[in-house]
Amino acid sequence: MTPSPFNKHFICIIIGAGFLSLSLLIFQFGFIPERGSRPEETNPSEDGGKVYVGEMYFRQNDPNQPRNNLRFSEGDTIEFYNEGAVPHTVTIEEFDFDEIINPGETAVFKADRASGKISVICRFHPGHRAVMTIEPREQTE
Ligand SMILES: [Cu+2]
Repeated sequence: MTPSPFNKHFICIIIGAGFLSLSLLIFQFGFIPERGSRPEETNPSEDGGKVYVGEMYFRQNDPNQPRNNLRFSEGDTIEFYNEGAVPHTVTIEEFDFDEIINPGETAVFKADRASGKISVICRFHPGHRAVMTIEPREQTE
């Protein structure tokens, strides 16, 4: 019996198909985007920040900022969170902003323009106040 040419062909086809599917696999996986290359998810904590409000203080979670001295940038969204035991207000006259925050609640303030040193006061407690500065954001144009 002579070796069948069909068998040789068959082996060639199997090997060829194997290489073809392997290269298709590599081709396909080469186009799967990496995890890090997705569009950036907006993280509120990176845009602006949080102010913790308690009995007679406003503090930023920043070791460089002393209590009752708040510093933000124009465009920041600032969350005033009442970590105390009694209600307070966040009152910023220059921005016509006045919100009552009960314990555990948050008031959101949008710093939509820069300011010099302005006062943040609590209407419920005389002397419960802070100085806030909203820095202008640098123009990149
Ligand atoms: Cu207060």
